[in-house]
Amino acid sequence: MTTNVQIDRLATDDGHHIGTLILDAPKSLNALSLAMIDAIQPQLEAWANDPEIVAVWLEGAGDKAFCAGGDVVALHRAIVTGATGHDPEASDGFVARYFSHEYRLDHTIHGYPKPVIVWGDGIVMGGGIGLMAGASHRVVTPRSQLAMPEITIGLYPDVGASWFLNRMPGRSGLFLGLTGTRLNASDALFVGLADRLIGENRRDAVLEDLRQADWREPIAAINRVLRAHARDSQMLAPEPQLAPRLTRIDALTDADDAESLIAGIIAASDSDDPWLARAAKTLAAGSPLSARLIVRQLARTRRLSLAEVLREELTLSLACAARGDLAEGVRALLIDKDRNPGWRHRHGEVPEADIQACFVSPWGGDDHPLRGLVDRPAEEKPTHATG
Ligand code: QUE
Repeated sequence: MTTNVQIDRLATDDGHHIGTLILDAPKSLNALSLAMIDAIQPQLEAWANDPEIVAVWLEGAGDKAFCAGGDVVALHRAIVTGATGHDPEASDGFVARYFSHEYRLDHTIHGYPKPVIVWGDGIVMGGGIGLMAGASHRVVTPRSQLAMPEITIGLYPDVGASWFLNRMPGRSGLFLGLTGTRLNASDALFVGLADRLIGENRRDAVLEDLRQADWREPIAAINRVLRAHARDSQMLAPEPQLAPRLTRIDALTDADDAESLIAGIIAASDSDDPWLARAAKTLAAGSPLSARLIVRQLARTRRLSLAEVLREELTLSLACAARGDLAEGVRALLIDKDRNPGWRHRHGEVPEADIQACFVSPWGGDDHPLRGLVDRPAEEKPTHATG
């Protein structure tokens, strides 16, 4: 079976190797399938213990996307055939298997003991952001578009978004999660989802410079290469869209309760600022249950660690599949493409009991599929930052 991941190693001039992973399903914008996840996870684990490997390079095939998200079509098929059981190993456990393996991979990248360079060119959404967020060296290009658009399909920002959205400036993370707003490369640098902006036509030259680098200090080697290319790409930076609106976003999201917060953003649908109006309209058209889950999830996970957040997300994702709007949202947006989802609720009319039910864990304390995730102390993680 083809797994749609190209796995290779690039020999450096000074005798080391860079492990390279290419998501290779360009027709589906490199959407992340379970087979791809299950190919990458053991490879990263092997490279972590391979003394020849000094860094990992992760990119997508084609010129449109790094990764457009998860394999939501497979999730849809699983939901409509009843595979929403909570045991990932059981025959009815596809949804639990998919999400638990995906979140484990995201966690592995966040805590990886060697530098991970993600070439985030083109579309980077949902599951693609999950792969990118935890990498030590995250590159965006002038044509990068990053978003967490899950509200559109009756999900919510997962893949660790409850962790990284809560760490963005002001309440911008909450706003981005509720509205699925697309960020350009300058915005991605501003909110902390990317580290370097480099022209997409420099991809081959960056790899060649990495091949020729002095790898005795891997982080310094990567920083030198990326810094030089970013410096020569400065004039390509797109106009920032988010930063100039941060005060407005913080005012718009300053509400006493979730219903008025959501209604307040939706009321901006008639704004004469097209960026804001589009955001408001995406929320208005999105799943009302998802909107309430996003506000609740970000509030309750604010002080949790990444591993804790991912465990909570697994509960919530299964609930969106089993009792939420996920199947209907994927049907309307990506299968039938009628763009007319019949959500379970209307905005302003989501019963508290329906929200609460989504946060009830189906596992006991010691049988959670992600019980083994342990956060690596921050000082042990490679980062682009020098100390
Ligand atoms: C929200 C999402 C996804 C999405 C659209 C959303 C998502 C995803 C895809 C997608 C797009 C193109 C493809 C494909 C999948 O779209 O997760 O296979 O060809 O994977 O609004 O979360």
